[in-house]
Amino acid sequence: MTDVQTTRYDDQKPGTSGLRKTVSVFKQPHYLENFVQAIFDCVPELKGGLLILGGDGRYHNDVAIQTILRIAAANGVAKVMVGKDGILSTPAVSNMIRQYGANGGFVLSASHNPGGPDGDFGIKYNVSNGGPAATSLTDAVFERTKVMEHYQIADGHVDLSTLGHSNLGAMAVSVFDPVTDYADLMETLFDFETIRRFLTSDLSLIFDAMHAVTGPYAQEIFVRRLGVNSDALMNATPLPDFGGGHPDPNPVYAKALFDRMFGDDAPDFGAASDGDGDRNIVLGRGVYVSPSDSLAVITANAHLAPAYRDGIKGVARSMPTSRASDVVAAAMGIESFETPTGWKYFGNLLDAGRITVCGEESAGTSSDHVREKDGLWAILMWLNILAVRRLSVQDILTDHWATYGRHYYSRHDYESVAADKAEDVMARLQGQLTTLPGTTLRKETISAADSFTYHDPIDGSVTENQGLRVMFESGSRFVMRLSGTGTAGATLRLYLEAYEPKDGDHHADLSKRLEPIAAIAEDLTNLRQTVGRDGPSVVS
Ligand code: VG1
Ligand code: CO
Repeated sequence: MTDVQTTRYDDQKPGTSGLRKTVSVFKQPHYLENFVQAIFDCVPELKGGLLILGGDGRYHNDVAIQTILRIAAANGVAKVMVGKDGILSTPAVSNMIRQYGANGGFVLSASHNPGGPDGDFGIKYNVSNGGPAATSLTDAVFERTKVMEHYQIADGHVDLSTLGHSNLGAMAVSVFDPVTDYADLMETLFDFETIRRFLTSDLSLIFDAMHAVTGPYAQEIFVRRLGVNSDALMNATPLPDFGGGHPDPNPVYAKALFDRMFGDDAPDFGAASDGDGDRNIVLGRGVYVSPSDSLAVITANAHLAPAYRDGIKGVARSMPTSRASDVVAAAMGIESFETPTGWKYFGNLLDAGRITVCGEESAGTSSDHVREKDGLWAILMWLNILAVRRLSVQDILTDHWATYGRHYYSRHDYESVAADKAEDVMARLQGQLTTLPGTTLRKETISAADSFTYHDPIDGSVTENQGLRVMFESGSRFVMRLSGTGTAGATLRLYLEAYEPKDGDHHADLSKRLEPIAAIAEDLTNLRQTVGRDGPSVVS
């Protein structure tokens, strides 16, 4: 074991989901080591404990895993369980931590950000409930990274290509199959027999793994266990650079899938997940399910899947997610919660048993089976619902809107804009918040406007400045916030929402329906001119 003098960095503050930087930043001397040692310093129970380790297979995963193993050994970790070839999806890590009673786990991923030598890398630390570290811990880690002087590292190397047990110094290392436990968990939650019959006789499916981590999981679950033909899987081999793609399942980056689903001879059901397997999108033939609607549909129908047969306790959504799930919760007489963006805010509610399902507009949905969002879980939930109800995706949505009303919804991302300009846009809107209520613009009267603050009902913690909200008397809303996952400049997100009650028109053109709210947002912020763009980089 060697005690090495570290290089301190002042930029190791984790964002919405872990520490995410370009590969070139992570390759700086002692950069990863400094961050990882800070975690060991802040989580003393890792000494003598069990750690789960894996990532989404992106470039630099292999190097980082060996470094973490050596630091873990030097810091007295008793045992590390690492996925074969360093592969583990984010939900699989969460499951492994819970199933094996681990003290924590690392996920090496920058999720939906592109990979490769010129792409991004990231590291997330999850705690013993299987969920992302709370802000109190990530803040402590950040403070530590700025003042620590040394890190400890052992010598050695672990062969990750073969299943089995070995040692690194005194630390036991187990290289395990990353897929089996996760696939087994899914079989306990859903009715695989009914889904298999449906998939092999009635419903055609395609799944796009985007050359990211879910390829092997999809092989095992869809092909081996559910009998789907392997040519239904697109891009199912994980590649270090995701084949040059951007593993974010939205209409821009998953264009090939969208083209198939909106083209002639589209299959009945299409789905995709992101770099680390925690996001999902669901499409029907010629229809895209807005993730906010997906959460609402799952809330209303989860009881059709075996594990949720007795009903769900409550539902939570991140603040920018549309209020569609609130309406379902109210009708069902269950609690609903509004949390800041990022999965870490759901953990307390899940641990306390206040909610069973939760989700985000950014294509994340999950339940209390793990403490992360879970892409394949959501896709299997949809398949289970479809197999029981025997309706098309479009029919499920049409029926849902007729029951609860429709929340037309769209997110406009302005990616990699100048950080100071993005700040200007936010400041401009922030400055008007107090005077906006009561104002009528383009025939829409503003009922409330604020900067979102979250009061955690379980531990009482308060999280401020989580995005600016402008609400209208019509039930429409827009939200604006800065992304916490980007690595270049700033990304501004504008979330647009318009409500149409259950007896209204649910089949209007989405962008036309949202146009007045988009125009008001532009009037109030001067967004496009300020950041120098004609329009958003991505609309999802
Ligand atoms: C984005 C999404 C957010 C999600 C986060 C991590 O964050 O908007 O909903 O939880 O990514 O997802 P931001 O701060 O860029 O808006 V993932 O799939 O990177 O783990
Ligand atoms: Co992700």
